[in-house]
Amino acid sequence: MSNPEQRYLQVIDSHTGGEPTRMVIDWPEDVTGLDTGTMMERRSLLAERYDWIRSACINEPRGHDAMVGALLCKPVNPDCVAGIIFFNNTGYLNGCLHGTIGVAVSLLHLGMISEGNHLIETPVGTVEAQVDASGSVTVRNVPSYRYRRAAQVDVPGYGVVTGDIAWGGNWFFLTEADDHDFAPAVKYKNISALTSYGVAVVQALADQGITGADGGEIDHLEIFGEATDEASDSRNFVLCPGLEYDRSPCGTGTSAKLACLYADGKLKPGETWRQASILDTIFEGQVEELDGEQITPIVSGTAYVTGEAKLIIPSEDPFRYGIRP
Ligand code: PYC
Repeated sequence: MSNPEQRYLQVIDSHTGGEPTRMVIDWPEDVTGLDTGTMMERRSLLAERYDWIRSACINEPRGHDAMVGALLCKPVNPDCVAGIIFFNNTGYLNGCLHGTIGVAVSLLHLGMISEGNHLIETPVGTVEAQVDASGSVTVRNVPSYRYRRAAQVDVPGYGVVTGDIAWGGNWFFLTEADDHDFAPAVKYKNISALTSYGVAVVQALADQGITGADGGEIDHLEIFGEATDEASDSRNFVLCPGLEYDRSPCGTGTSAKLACLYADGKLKPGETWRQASILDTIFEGQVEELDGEQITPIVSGTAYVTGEAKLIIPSEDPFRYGIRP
């Protein structure tokens, strides 16, 4: 029997270096306004009025904590092929490059774009994706920069931790594993030790009022360890705002790292940085110079489409909008 209050969401799933993206391409007719206003205004509207879309498709039982959502809307700028609002298990993201790579490959899969260069709008700016049929995508990200070098935070149970604060489309605290006995955790992929440590660092940053520019919340943490083989220059562990770790090397995080390497004179235009994730999937990055310490990060990775689905959301399902803590 059909239920008039049953709702549907049409989604395309992909993964980029192991990190999932769920692109929402269709939603009920009573959800309105997501195709007008700036991308930031649309993100606010989604959060304030239609947060059930995020929680239904990302949280269990229809989704899972590691998944990132990407709502596809009409771009404000007609030169762009799409507008995208990213979200996760707990809220809304600024930018997301593994997600952009997943979106680009999903749009190609749907026949909505062809191979080549395409502009995609996000709440924090326009990025350019160069897509090829193999699933490889190179993204020119928003301008990125290091905001503070060697900031210190006192982390209960761990001591003083030093790291750079940088913008790569999200705010990151970037710290070296070697500086505080964490090298073995990165080397042996000790996810639970890395997660406990990461949560403590992010909490300490918030408690001690350490932020990005203009009070921007530092909601992503990157811990860098040595590369474990010749294929990369470094391996990272990235803790995301929903307290899940990024299975990919994190594109906005790689952008933040490129900005720090550039600011330290360790990476020049034309040189390539190969960032491995904790799963050893790799993003390659280069910098283009802008004013001062600002750069345009160019980040490449590969995504695969994993599914096309119509999520069914019956009104009588107690978990229709996800299991929420
Ligand atoms: O790839 O930028 C990224 C990202 C952000 C959060 C998860 N992945």
